[in-house]
Amino acid sequence: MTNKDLHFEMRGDIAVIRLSRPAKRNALGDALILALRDQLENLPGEARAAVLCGEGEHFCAGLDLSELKERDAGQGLHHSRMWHAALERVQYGPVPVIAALHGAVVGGGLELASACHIRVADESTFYALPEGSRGIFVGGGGAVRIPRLIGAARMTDMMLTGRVYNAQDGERIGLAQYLVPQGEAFDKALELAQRVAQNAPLTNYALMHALPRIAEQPADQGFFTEALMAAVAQSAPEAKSRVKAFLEGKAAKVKKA
Ligand code: 1HE
Repeated sequence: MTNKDLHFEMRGDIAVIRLSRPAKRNALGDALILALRDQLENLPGEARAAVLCGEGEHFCAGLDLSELKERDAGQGLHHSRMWHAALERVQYGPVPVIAALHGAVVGGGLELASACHIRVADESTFYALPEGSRGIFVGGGGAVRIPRLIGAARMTDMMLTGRVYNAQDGERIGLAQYLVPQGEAFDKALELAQRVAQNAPLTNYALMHALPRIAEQPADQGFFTEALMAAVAQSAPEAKSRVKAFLEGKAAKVKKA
């Protein structure tokens, strides 16, 4: 499904996906959420990583509230499940997704950002979950993903009190892994995506698909899944050639930060 509010381009082997509805602060209507799902399901084969960003003053104002009007309970259930399916394509899609955040990252916008693998925020970023004051609840997977980033207590506070986190505090509590000067989130996200794209695809696959599942398993099962994934990753020809290159002094060392 194509959508005029979702812009897509390839920059080398990086897929750049841009929410492009600035007049409505990139609010996510059904058509846009489905277009995002379809875009991730149909990335060009050469894509190795993706950057997700928003056009205009804000990353995303969340759910398009103008579409909320007359939904009954059953329709509400299916609507939430549609978001789950789309954001699952972000989290468990073919390539790691780096979110470039600025301005409002609120409601469903924060749920979307939470499904990405890395979040880069600039100094204009602010985070909120206004669902609490709108008389609704999160429905895009936020109840699962956001507590895993910041803990249930902080999310509860955000929703009960309408607390807004600024960019610095957002990075401090774990909403973003990177904080950059205003206007630089996209460039930093692209730089990170290019770095991520150089990894062995199986390593990226393990990080996207095995790690979050292992993190949810009891320790005993997690250790076992880790061992299986490690064995699969290290048996790939690419792992062997990369390790060989290091042992021959041809690969980069880890440098002090
Ligand atoms: C919208 C939306 C929206 C803006 N749905 N139309 N999310 C919210 O509760 C956040 C609601 N939005 C805001 O608090 C503010 O708009 C912002 C802080 C994001 C941006 O403020 P500002 O001053 O830059 O823009 P604005 O003037 O408020 O909005 C510009 C236009 O965008 C305006 O429409 P206009 O026709 O009057 O120009 C707004 O109505 C429109 N707009 N945000 C629809 N969200 C899977 S469940 C997820 C549940 C949720 O996400 S609930 C939280 C929804």
